[in-house]
Amino acid sequence: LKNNSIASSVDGDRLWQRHLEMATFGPSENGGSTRLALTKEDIDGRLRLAEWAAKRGFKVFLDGIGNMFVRREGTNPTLPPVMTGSHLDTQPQGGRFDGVFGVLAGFEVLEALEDTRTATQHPIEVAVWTNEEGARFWPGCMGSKVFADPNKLQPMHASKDINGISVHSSLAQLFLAFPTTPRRAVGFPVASYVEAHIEQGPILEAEKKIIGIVTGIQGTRRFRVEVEGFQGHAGTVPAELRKDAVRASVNMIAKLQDFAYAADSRVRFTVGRILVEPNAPAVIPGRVTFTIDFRHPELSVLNEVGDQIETICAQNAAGCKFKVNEIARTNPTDFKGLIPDLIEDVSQKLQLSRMRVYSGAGHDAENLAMLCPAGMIFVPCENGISHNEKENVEPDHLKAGARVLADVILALAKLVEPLYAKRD
Ligand code: HGY
Ligand code: MN
Ligand code: MN
Repeated sequence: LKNNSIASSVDGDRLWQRHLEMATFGPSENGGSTRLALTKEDIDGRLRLAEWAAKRGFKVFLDGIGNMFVRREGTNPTLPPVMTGSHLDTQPQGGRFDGVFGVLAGFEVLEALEDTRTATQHPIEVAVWTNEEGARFWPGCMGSKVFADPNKLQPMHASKDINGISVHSSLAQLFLAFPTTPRRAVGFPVASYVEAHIEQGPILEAEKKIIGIVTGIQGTRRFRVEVEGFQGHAGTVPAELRKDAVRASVNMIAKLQDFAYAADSRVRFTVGRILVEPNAPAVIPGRVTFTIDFRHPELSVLNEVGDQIETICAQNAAGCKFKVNEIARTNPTDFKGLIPDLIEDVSQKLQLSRMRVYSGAGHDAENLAMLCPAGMIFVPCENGISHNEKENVEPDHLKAGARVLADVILALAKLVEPLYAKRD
């Protein structure tokens, strides 16, 4: 092995072809992907990955929330695995690279190790986390959340999509598709975790850098607000007698957004879903449910702004009852020195342009960071566009990200003592 590197054995064409093949599962009409968690498309995509894994002699496992693990054995199988991976589920009319790159770059690392017959002490596993996007089932990062805290398995099993189908019954479909795949309990020791992902923002492209060394991920607070009015006839009920759940909701949302954005320019405050019942033009809406996805890099702002949501709803309820339910929250993640420094060292050795960046998007790595040394490698995406069919990347950038990932994982998986040695 030339100076502890297998980067030259990363095959960029093979990696690109696998992205194109994965994009055939749940293609959307404008060249993107709609592969929602635990749908047939998601299951079929995972089956294809399992086929690729079987051809290379890698083992595949599933856990109780449907996380899938592709394992290449280490010379010491009792050591906790060095883990990489991401997600294969997408947003509706999403892109072909969000999540997919992290899974396929991880798989490419296993293939490069296999092609060079490189033995690593630690086993290496590529994780496919269930329902990272939180589009079909809320909240997102569900699989890695449960992996980091198995007590969340039951509540997450009960989460339902807008057609009332539960995670639990959807998982049954997944397990049916993998009848002989060994099952694992949720959560096990992990030595370290490195996730490759497209930046989903404009910085790397603007700064003309290929590798993003991710320093952290902003925190999130997610709420579901239920507004209860009184259903009535659109033509007969006078204004003063109405309890119009839509009128109350739009006032609440407008005031919430004004307040949140006035608090701090880095606030991200999104109402992405509004459900109106009975959703009929000639009926005064009796019920509205809307989601809040609130994010910020500082805990104090997450607390101050998030704690005002209830009060602002009360000030704009227009005679309706309402309930604010906090569904999930993640504190800001700071990827401590070890992994980011290793990513920087490897990028330098591979003579790739690089810079440290902070992640506005959420990732499964935020949950793994609670269990072990963790970090992320970003590559640029065109105009920073993501969660959009137009999401696009340069194949060479995917190859560069996979090359860095390969040598970072090699360093983590070959060396045992220095992994925990203090950096000078
Ligand atoms: O919403 C997110 O940040 C992630 O891309 N699902
Ligand atoms: Mn993602
Ligand atoms: Mn995403």
